[in-house]
Amino acid sequence: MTDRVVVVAGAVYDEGRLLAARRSAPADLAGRWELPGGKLEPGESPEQALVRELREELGIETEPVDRVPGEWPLRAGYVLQVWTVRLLSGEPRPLQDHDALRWLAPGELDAVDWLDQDVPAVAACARHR
Ligand code: DCM
Repeated sequence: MTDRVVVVAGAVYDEGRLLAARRSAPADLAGRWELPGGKLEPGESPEQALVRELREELGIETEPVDRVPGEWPLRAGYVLQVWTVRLLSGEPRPLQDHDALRWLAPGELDAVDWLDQDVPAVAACARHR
């Protein structure tokens, strides 16, 4: 079996609200919302990759808390895993890859147009809480 590329995404919570990020690129994903994150670099653990991606993309310092059960296929060879993340410091800003951010209260989780693959991931996050 060939290696799969793991994409890690963070369910960043602050005061019970979940952070959603709107992608600005690539064109086929732009305008859709996601749990922010990205691909593991060689030698990184998922937790290390997540802390790095959230720092680069949003300018925040975070602490991975636990893995949300489940795994969601992206395009061929890629798989999405999600960690619950605590916000330690910083106010998230869309520094790269995103052009808008929203904090969603528990009753607002379907208020944004999530990427197809993030829909089941967000549902799993809600169950996991
Ligand atoms: N991706 C996704 N859902 C997420 C995060 C990422 O579907 N919550 C996808 C979008 C890209 C790939 O993973 O195709 C890699 O993400 P990035 O471009 O942010 O490194």
